[in-house]
Amino acid sequence: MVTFNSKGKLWFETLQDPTRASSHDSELQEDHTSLLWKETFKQFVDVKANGPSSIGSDFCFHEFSHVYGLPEHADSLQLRDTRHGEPYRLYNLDVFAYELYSRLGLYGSVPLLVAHKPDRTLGVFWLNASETFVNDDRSPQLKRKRIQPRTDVHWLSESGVIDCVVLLGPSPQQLFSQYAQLTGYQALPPLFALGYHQCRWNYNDEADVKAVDAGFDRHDIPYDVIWLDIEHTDGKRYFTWDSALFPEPASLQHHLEKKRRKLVVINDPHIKTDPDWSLYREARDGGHFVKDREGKIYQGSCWPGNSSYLDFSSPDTRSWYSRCFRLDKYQGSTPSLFVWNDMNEPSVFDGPEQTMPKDAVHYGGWEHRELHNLYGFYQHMATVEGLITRSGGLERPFVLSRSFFAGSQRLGAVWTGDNAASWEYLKISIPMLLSLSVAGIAFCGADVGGFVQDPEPELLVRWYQAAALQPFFRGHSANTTKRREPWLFGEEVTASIRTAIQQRYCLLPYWYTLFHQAHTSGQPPLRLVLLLPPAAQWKHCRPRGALLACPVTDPGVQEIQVLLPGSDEVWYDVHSAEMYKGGKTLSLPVTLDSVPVFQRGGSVVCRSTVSGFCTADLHPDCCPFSLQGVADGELYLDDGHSFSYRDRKAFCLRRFNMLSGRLLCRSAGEEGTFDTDTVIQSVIILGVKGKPSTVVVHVSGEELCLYSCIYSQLDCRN
Ligand code: NBV
Repeated sequence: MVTFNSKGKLWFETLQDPTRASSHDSELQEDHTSLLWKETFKQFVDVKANGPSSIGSDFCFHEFSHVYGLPEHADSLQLRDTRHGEPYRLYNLDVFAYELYSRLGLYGSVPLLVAHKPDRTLGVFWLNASETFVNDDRSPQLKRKRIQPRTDVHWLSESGVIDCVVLLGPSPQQLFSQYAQLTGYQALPPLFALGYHQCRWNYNDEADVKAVDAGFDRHDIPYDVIWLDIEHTDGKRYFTWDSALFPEPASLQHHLEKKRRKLVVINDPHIKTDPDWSLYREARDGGHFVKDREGKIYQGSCWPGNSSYLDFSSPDTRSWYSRCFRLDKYQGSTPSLFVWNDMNEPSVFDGPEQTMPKDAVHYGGWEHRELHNLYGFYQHMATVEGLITRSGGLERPFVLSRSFFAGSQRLGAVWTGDNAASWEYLKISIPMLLSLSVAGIAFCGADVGGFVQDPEPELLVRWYQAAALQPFFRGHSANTTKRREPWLFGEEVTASIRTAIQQRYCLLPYWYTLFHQAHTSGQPPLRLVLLLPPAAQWKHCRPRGALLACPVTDPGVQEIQVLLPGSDEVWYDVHSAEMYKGGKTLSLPVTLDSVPVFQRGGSVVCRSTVSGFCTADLHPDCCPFSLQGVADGELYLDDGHSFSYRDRKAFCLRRFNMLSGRLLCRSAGEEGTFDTDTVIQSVIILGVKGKPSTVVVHVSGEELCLYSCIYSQLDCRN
């Protein structure tokens, strides 16, 4: 299935000893050597302390013509043949309003490539954090008198060692679990983090934050978190507050906390060079900054002006930084404050490609080139450690990071950076998030509405509808855009956005259960229906999820085509309960309020019938079953915020099964000890033979007999 070094491109250029290299005698060799030991790009000079280096190898995937993965690129989900274009580049960069359909590097990188055909899924994980290029070539091959598809993949990294793992699948589920065993499982987020987040660069002051918060209540729109961008600080000194705009940050957090809502603040990796600031002095005196090639503290320009960059690759620096989040040290912070790491590619305004020079020097003497793609990952890690330790190890953290690497799923959430308010960016958010999900980064989202420029109201509504069905759900906008809280565009728009957000909240029991699955088995909540032409294969594809969503991503749409996979499947429109056979394309009329979502026959999705004001109000109380003779599904519950589910097994995991007309609710696998008073109050059964085709069963304690099915009380405690 896969051949290593199939085209003989295995390549290893070792690091060299500078003293030996300079003693070459021939003049020619010296010239050649010095050119390779120093590279000039615009005004930047990259001095290669260990000489020119590179490693590479090639793989052939026999009989595969579909490959996925390698985020982050603003491009199609299926990787393209690169023979006549640029290779995929993995190099973490800050790219404002990035170009679409491009293979250039964006904010994060995951060097995992997944090949798929109907009966086999394979992966190659190339563990390397230096600048990496990947070429793939789909030229078919003549084999046993038949033309066979094949994909040749060539990896090339600037530095490091060849550390490469082939994941054998054979199913996508097994591949996701193998990859999670290697790089880690998705962290189980606190429940609030799966709710809706309201962000803007910037909410101006405390009064503004309170007014926006009240606006959500006034308009009956649930939300959980309000965010503060860089302007909340004293002169872009993170861990501080602007005393005029945010004089009482702790009481602001208490105000929100009374409504069980949270505050997230930004914390970037650059530190203002300011000897009068104690945090700067501590970092400098503790040796926590990255050095330049001459051994001096590296200086670059960012939001605060002249800045130094914390060396998160150093364990000492990470633990120093994580101590900065202690409640007694971070003045004005409370346990309901969470964190957002931005600009951590790292972004350096006056650096090459707006990042750190490759010859900057880190902990252990390693050049930046060796670990560039890991810089943001390590900041994310230190921030997560900080939030965990400030709670004495009891509370689950929430940290959003812009930059990421393989394994960032263990730390929290990521988003797709500075997108723009256009239909094209809305559309591309779907393959971008699916591609992250394939590569293990399951808690991901895109700025709702587009970060730059102003969305027209229809686009804003469509974006909310799509994002309500994506893992991380945050509205965000740049300082140059008009305000766009959901109630600013007239009643019709407010109502549509309210519906989209409320539907997200009703589905949260299901989202939380999906995140528990990601946390324990590596299956991403957002799953792609693996699309393989010809259409016959589509028909026979077996989707592995319960809900299939087809959000509208074009303006003025009145009818939408939905391809329902699997000719053995049946699908139910979750809004009308209408049943459709799989393996067909469906035409559905749509209005501004429509978000086509289908539940797969045979699945059970636990939901809440009311959306409440925030996630703390939620209790699953209803289970739509969609029948295809049998049905099954799970429900996961715990306290929603602590590590007790892990340390004291305080969770509840129930499995619902419908078999031969009998509905069972039992423990799924390991018994948890979570004591909950949650009771499933009703069961909706879609697809009951005869009329009506939908039955709502109110569960009351005694056994109910209906349409020859027997239902017993579904009590989550027993
Ligand atoms: O901190 C300001 C912004 C932030 O709002 C955005 O989400 C980040 O992606 N940040 C980038 C820096 C400025 C971008 C122009």
